[in-house]
Amino acid sequence: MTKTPRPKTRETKRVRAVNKRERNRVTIALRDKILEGLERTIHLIELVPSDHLDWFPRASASSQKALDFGHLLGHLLDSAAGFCAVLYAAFPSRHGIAGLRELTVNHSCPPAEAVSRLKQYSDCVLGAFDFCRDEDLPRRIPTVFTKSGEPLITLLLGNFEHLTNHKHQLFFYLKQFGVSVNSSDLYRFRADSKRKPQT
Ligand code: NI
Repeated sequence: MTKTPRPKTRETKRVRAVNKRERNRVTIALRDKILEGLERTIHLIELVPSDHLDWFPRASASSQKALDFGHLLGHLLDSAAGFCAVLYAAFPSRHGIAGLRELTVNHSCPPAEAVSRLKQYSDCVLGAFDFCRDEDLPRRIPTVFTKSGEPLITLLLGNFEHLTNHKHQLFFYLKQFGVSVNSSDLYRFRADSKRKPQT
């Protein structure tokens, strides 16, 4: 009598996970870079003096008042919420971001609240990317500006650019305020990098 071999459940799951990673290397690299940008932003926010939320750099030649620390943090929430909005448009039934869309952004936000909210957005990005495949990246997603939509990857890179610009703005504010920061606060340097952090 022949014995039926037991299904190799754990091994099958491992092989499937490896195959999924291999087939979606661009998506995974993009996801990790976005999460890294969010992590560095959280790190910088933790350096913001919570008792100076109304401070802003005074040296600007512009007559228009710059954002103060608090409103810059509120706008960073808006930047990060953009990732969730795009991913929600791409995968509307796949993850629970509906609650996040209701939350206030662009207000004067204390650092502790901003850190907590950015962690929520990071979790949202991580969860939503689980449903994204490399073949989804060129898919056109309708936006409020373009009926025919734009490729998902273009929208995600646009959001990343927005976050990066305001992350650097926060870095500049911290420097102007007198907080000791250098490029290692702005970027995550790789372990095998020979480059030393620049100030
Ligand atoms: Ni902006």
